[in-house]
Amino acid sequence: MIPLLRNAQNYLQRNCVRFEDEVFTYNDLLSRSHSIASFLLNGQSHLNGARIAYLVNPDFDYVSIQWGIWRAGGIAVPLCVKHPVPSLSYVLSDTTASHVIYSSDFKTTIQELETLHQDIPMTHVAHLNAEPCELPEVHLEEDALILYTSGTTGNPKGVVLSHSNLNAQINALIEAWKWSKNDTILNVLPLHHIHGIVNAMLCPLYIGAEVVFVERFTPKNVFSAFLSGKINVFMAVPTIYFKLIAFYEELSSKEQEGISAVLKQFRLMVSGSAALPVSVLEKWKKISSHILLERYGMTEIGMAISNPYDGERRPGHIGQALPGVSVKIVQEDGEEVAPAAQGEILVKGSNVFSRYWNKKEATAKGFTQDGWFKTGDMAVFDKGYYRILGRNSVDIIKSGGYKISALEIEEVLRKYQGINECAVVGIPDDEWGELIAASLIVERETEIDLSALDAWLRTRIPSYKLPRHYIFQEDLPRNVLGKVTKNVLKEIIKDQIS
Ligand code: MLC
Ligand code: AMP
Repeated sequence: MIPLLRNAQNYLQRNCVRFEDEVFTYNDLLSRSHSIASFLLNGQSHLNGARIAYLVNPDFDYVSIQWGIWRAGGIAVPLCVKHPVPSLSYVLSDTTASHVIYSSDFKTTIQELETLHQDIPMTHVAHLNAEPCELPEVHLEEDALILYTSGTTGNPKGVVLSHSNLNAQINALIEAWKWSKNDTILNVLPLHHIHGIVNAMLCPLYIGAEVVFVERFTPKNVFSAFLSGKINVFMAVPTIYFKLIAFYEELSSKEQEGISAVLKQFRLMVSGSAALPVSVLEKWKKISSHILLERYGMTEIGMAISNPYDGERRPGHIGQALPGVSVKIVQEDGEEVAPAAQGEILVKGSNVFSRYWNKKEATAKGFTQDGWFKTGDMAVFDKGYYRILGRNSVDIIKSGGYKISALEIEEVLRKYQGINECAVVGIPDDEWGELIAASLIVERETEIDLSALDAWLRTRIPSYKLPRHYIFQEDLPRNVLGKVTKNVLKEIIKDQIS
């Protein structure tokens, strides 16, 4: 049996998930996921890697469904609760999902998906009941999860992670960050990405700790959960810390003192998924008395590099390779760089995924001949700590911790009537890390109503992928979407909006 599930049997009476006033034990989780697995099996002995997608909010149902799929031998495909129908439909087609599970909040979305995918059964979570049957033996080498990530090609790619990958990723963090069964983490991250799933959910569940979910992320919800006094671990993207700081700064000094006193008692606070500005680290230190532990990871590899739990957490740096993870920095010809020289981060280890779903060519391109995964991130190893310098593709944007492909947005924009050509770039932004900006070449500028364009885009792409600035241009960057041109474009847009 996979260790995550086996361990849970040792914590039966402990709390595993809390959502508002509802608390569930590991015993509840094992029994609910057994029932879900039995429903999904429906008389078969093993799902043999069938892809089961689910559209549910972060709560006990979410965890039970994920574990139910795994216990039946299926591959879990979590859907983003904020995605519009075309994005969800793409994932269902790409994974050839055999079943969709949903909860009440998504009935309307599901109705639309049902008309597009009449061959896929879609079941409300409340109807997932079946008499518990004998469950198959699930092995570490079996595929567990497909997560979608944007790249330098148009559509997002499905990253296939095995139970063995997840197990390695979890164990590295348990050891490095000293997870204990007495921890309680507040998880406000989206649960279709590695950060929210592995770091902030599976690590605590592996060790017998408790995960607290709230209905949705707002600074108010986060601070009230903190004030409950139970939480001692928190993990988030830099944008979330930025938003918490802004909210805190508006509170009365009495309220601020109350929050700061609670935060001081925390065991661990982590930032990652995007570069943590030193200004955010400094402000959060004043508020919480904690130096945020910054770490670096990626959907394809889980976490690879982390500042130390004990020892110096160096601002502006991501730390050292995690236990069991090999990291090196190479120059363009693949040779390792001289000490302190810059190059691309390559990663190897049992944490690293095996393939993109149904994308042999992209998988082959992602690895070197001798099996190192090419992250596309540029870094230096500087006085014992890795430091990220940026990405080697101008077409990858990180906004609010989400990885976004400029090319994907361009493809959608080009379908809008009146737009002849366009180029999308990320502009540096204190709150979001980068803000998406688009340059448009249009037939007649006066005929493009930007709010109508925005409304049109919202039905096609998730809101975090929407351009927040537009400029109109005569010809640049028509047909020239190279790095140099896009970097020039960034400067032009920055000038125009400043
Ligand atoms: C949302 N908004 C944005 C935006 N996203 N504006 C600019 N840029 C963006 N990127 C706007 C919306 O359009 C809306 O405005 C308003 O903000 C509120 O939208 P929301 O969706 O309710 O936002 P909110 O819930 O506040 O989201 C902010 C956030 C979210 C930071 C909580 O982006 C988030 O959860 N990010 C985490 C992503 C993550 O987990 N990444 C990890 C990937 S794994 P309007 O006007 O439209 O109403 C990975 C590997 C690793 O990276 O190392 O971890
Ligand atoms: P994703 O594909 O969504 O998993 O995003 C992974 C990318 O996030 C990495 O390739 C990095 O570009 C970025 N990233 C993650 N952590 C950090 C960090 N601490 N600093 C800078 N970039 C980061």
